[in-house]
Amino acid sequence: MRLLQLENESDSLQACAAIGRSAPDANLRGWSALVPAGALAEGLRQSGLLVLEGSRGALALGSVAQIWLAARSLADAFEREPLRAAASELSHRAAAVETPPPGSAWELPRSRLPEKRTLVMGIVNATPDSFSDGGAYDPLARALQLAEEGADILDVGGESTRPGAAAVDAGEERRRTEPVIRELAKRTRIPLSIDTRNAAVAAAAIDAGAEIVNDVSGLAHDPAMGRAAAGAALCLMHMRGTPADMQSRAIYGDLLGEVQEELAQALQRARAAGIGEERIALDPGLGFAKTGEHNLVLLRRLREIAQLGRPVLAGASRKAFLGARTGKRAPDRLFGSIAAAVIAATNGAAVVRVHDVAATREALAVADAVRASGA
Ligand code: PMM
Repeated sequence: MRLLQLENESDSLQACAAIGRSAPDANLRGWSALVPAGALAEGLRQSGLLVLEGSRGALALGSVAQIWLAARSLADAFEREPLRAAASELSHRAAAVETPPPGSAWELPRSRLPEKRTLVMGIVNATPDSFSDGGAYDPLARALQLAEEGADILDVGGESTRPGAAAVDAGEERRRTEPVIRELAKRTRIPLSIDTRNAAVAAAAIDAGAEIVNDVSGLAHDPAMGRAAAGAALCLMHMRGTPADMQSRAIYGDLLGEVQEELAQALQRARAAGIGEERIALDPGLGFAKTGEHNLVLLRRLREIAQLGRPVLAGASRKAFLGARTGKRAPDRLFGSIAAAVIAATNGAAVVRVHDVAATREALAVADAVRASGA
C-alpha cells in the first residue's frame, strides 16, 4: 500500500500496471492510493474517491487531503484488524506526504538540527579519486570553509563511491577520515557525519566525534554496521550491489515502488539493530543503481519517499545526470546542482547533500521563504 503521484502519461500508465489493469488509462492525474482490492478499496469508494480496480489491486484517486480524510475515518470505522491497521497506515502515509518530516525531526545523539528550513549537508571528500573534485583540496581546510559557509552537517567520506569505483581497504578509509573528524570535533560545533559502508570506519568516526553514520548501502554491506552505529543517527541510502557493479543493476519495473520497498527493508534492518526511527533519515540514492532518467523521476516524485515517515535526504550535487543536461564537467555543475537542490526541497527533501554550501544556502533561503509565505 502506498501513495503515488500521477503527473504525466508515464506515471499514469505505470500506476495502471501496478494494479494490473487490462485497459490502461494514460490520463490519470493527481494523487492516488494503491491499495489491495477489497474492503479498504470499497471504503475509499464510499468515501467519495474514484476507485479503479485491476487484477492485482485498486487505485483510489483524489487529493492527498481527500485520501488522508477518507483513510482516517475508515481507521475509526473499521472494527476488524487488519483492515483498521491498513486504513491507519494509509492515513499516516498521506499525512507524511502532505507535510513531509523536516530536518529537525532527525534526532542526533547530542546536537539539535535547526528548524523551519531545508538543511544543508556539506560534502567533505577525504579521497584522492572523488568524481566531483578529484581530491584537489585538503579535507580539513575544506570542511572548515563549508562550516564557515553555513553547513548544518559536515559529511566526511574516505571511499569514492562513483560508478565503477573499486572498494578501498577499510584501514586506509579510516586513516583518511578519522583524523579529519577528530580535528573537526575540536574546532566546530557542527554535527559531523561519516560517509561509510564499513562498521570499523564508522566506529572509529563515532569515537572521534561523529554523530551520524551515512551508510550508502542502507545497512546491507557490513553485518557489523548495525551494532557499530547503534549510538549514532543514521542516513540510510538506497542502492543495489556495490559502486563497482551498481549501474548494471539499474533495472526497475516500478521505480518508486521498488526504491520505497528497499528503503523500508533498510529501516527494518535498523529497527532490528535496536536503532530508533527518530534517529533515521532516508535517501533515494540519486546516481546509485539509477540511470539518468531514474534520477530525474526520483527528484520529480521525491515527495512519495516522505510517506515512509522519515526526513528525506537527497544528494544530486554535481552528479553525472546534471552534466548530461548541461554539458558541464563535474566541477562546473553549480547551476544545475542548485536547480536540483531547490527542486528537491520543493518536493519534500528535509536535507540536501551538496558540495557548494554558500550558494545552496542562498538559493534555499528563497525557496524556503516562498514555500512558507502567507500574507
Ligand atoms: N552520494 C555520494 C556519496 N555519498 N551519501 C548519501 N546519503 N547520498 C548521496 O547521494 C551520496 C552519498 C556520491 O559521491 P560524492 O560524495 O563524491 O558527491
